[in-house]
Formats: sequence, structure tokens, C-alpha cells
Amino acid sequence: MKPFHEIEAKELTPRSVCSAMSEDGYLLIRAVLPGSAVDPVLGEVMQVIAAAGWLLPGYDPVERMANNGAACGDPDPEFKRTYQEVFNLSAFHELPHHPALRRAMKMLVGDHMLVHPKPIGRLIFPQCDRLTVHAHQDYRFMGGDPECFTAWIPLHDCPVEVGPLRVLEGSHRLGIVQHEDQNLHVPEISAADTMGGEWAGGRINAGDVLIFHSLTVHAAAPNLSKQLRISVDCRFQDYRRVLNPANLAFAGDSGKSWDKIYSGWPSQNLKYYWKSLPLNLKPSISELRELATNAEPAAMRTRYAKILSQVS
Ligand SMILES: O=C(O)CCC(=O)C(=O)O
Repeated sequence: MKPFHEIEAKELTPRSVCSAMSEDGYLLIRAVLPGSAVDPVLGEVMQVIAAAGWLLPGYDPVERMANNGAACGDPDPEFKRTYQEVFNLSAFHELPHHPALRRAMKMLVGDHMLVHPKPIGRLIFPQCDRLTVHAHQDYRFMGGDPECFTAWIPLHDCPVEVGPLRVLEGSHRLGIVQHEDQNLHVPEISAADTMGGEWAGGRINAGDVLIFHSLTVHAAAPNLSKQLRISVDCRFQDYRRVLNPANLAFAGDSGKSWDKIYSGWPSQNLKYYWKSLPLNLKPSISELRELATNAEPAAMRTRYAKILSQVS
């Protein structure tokens, strides 16, 4: 594996970020976020995790020492319960809007920037192979316009043995790659190692941000340590480009809703910020109305109706 192509945040320019993205499909930006932005989020997440019994007693929660007897991950019900509590934290949603990250992402996306409102938290137990995220392209899950970019943000220093992300350099140029989905909870690219290009990886520290194109193939390294690996990933695009409205809503059976999530937030600032932007939804609101009435099978009508009720 080759080392990441990296740059210090203070040296970042629109030209350097755009040329790295077009050549390699990713860039590791060092020292984007200050400790004062990242550490409190880790603190709040670890309080939730400690209360769930996922940590060994006798350690400070921010040491993240895992109680492997509690190991779980999506779609285990105990994982979903705890994950929902993390997702409800307003601090978790504020991080992708930090001015330093916005500044870096605007160099890539331009001024008409949408920060997707559903960041993903990764709470990865160590020594648990089934919880490692395998090779995939985010476009497979996001749809919309491929000119969409992910920022992967560890909430603590992440040496290779703790399982940071790695990327297949230049793979954004392969176009949309076939994912296997039979018998898999999460579709993956089983042929990633034979697709050409070289994997790039290495240590990613708290405050660093790994950014990559939605077609860049990437995977997590296995977490071989004794500690949980905690990170946030979120997506950014020009809001004039096509956006799949599923990225704004909760279409599953979980009963999640923005009203419930927002109810515990101390500030109004980020509540429904995305509704005030002139988004280019595909399907559009009128197409969603039609799909909610006529799509087949019935489960798809239900799904579209849920999305419609949350985005309109
Ligand atoms: O953090 C992980 O384990 C996976 C993250 C990922 O696949 C992503 O950010 O798209």
C-alpha cells in the first residue's frame, strides 16, 4: 500500500484540491479541524457508548477501550439503539459544518455548497472482522450526481492498526463499478483488488480529513487494536447538481424523523437548513407524489411517501 497523497490544510488552494481530486480521486488534508472542534464530539459520543456498556471498566471513556463481549454493529438491534442516540447529538451534526471544513470543501464544490444533512457515525469494535466496511463506491448508496464528495473525519488519532479508511487511487475514473449484493447486508466490490490502481493508506490523525469522490473505491482497514474506532463521514456537493431526496430523509422502518432528532437540540441554527436551499431533487417533489401513488411494488410507494412527507 502506498502512503496517502497529503497536504497541510494551511497550504490548501482550490487548484491543489481540484487537481488531486481529478488525478487521484482523493486527498488527505492534515490539520483541518482544531482539537476544540473534534474533542468535544468524541467526548459526547463516548458518553453514549459508555452508557451502552461497550467499554471496559477502569478506563477513561475517551481511551475507547472496548468491551468485546458487547461487540455489535449494524444491523444488530443493540447497535441501532445506541447509534440512534449518537445520531441525535447536535454536536455530531455540527462537525461537518465547521467553518474550516466548509472552507476546504468549498474549494472543491464551489460556493453553492450543500452539506448533506445525514452524516454517518462509525462506531467500530476491534477484532471483529464482520464489522469491517469492505470496498465500495459511495455513489452506489447515494445516487444523485456523481460529483459529490465524502469527508471522512476520525474523532481521535487513527494509526493503521485502529482501522482508518484507505482508498484505491484513481478508481473514480473506472465509472460505476459492479457491487455484489447477494446475501450481503451492505453491497461491496469483491473485485476491488484486481481492478488496477494502487491502494493508498496510512495513519489519519484527529483533525485530519480524508476527502474523496463518490466514485472512488474505498474500504476500511481492519481494526486490530483493543480500542473502538470512532469517525464521522459526511457528503458535500453543489446544490445545483442533482440530489437524490433519499439523502435528506429517513425512508426505512425505524420511525426516525427530523422532528424527533431536532427535538433535543439546544440551538435552531442547523434545523432544516437544507430546506432553505434551492435543491435540484431527482425525483422531484411532483415525481415523488406520482411515485408515492403509483410505484410498484407497494413497499416502494410507502418508501416514496415517507420521503415526500419529510422533504416537502
Ligand atoms: O469508516 C468506515 O469504516 C467506512 C466509511 C465509508 O465507507 C465512507 O465514509 O464512505
